[in-house]
Amino acid sequence: MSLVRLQRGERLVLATHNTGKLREIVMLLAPHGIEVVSAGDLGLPEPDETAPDFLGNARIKALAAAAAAGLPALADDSGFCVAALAGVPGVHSARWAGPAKDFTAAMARVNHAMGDATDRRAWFTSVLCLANPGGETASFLGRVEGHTVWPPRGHAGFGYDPLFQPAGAMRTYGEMTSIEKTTTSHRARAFEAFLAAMMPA
Ligand code: ITT
Repeated sequence: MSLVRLQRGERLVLATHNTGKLREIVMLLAPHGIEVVSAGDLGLPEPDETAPDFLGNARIKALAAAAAAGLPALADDSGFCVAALAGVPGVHSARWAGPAKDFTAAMARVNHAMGDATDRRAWFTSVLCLANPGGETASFLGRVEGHTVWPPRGHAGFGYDPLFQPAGAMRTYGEMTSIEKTTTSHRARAFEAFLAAMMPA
């Protein structure tokens, strides 16, 4: 199989164990006639994310799922980056929530680390990687700039959503409807690039 195109009707593994991401990627793929199956449905293990950057970790996850399932696989590696913290937590965003995946605590940790810094700029990054079982990959980057708010606002979404207000928006990701966040987010931007390259009209 070549990665040049992803055909309508093809089966695709979504190589994520994060239910928030899974929901968003399923919504983004829905109009495109791709049959999706999740890594969780297939009982695929979570590979160790040992790369120092989003691109490397997205490739690790996509390649592992494609090899294990014998199907093309799409992975997302993403994170929340704070200017005053030189881009941290970044690739360590999930780890900042600890084994209990406590994002209330992770958001408090970010706010504490920022202290009284006047620079409140932050951004979300997503790298989507499509891999085939033969080991070919193609990766796509999306980024949305904005700033942190404190206290966190809203209960929608997942992860750091209540802490982040995109530039030009009046609401945080946590206050947006799922359609609004999903179609404008960093992940949506990466997905646009993915669609243009992998499923050109
Ligand atoms: P998978 O590796 O199984 O996909 P994960 O949660 O471990 O799941 P990452 O390694 O990419 O995923 O970690 C990214 C973390 O960054 C994720 O756990 C969220 O806390 C955060 N994050 C990424 N995208 C986000 C978004 O759209 N909204 C809020 N937080 C997000």
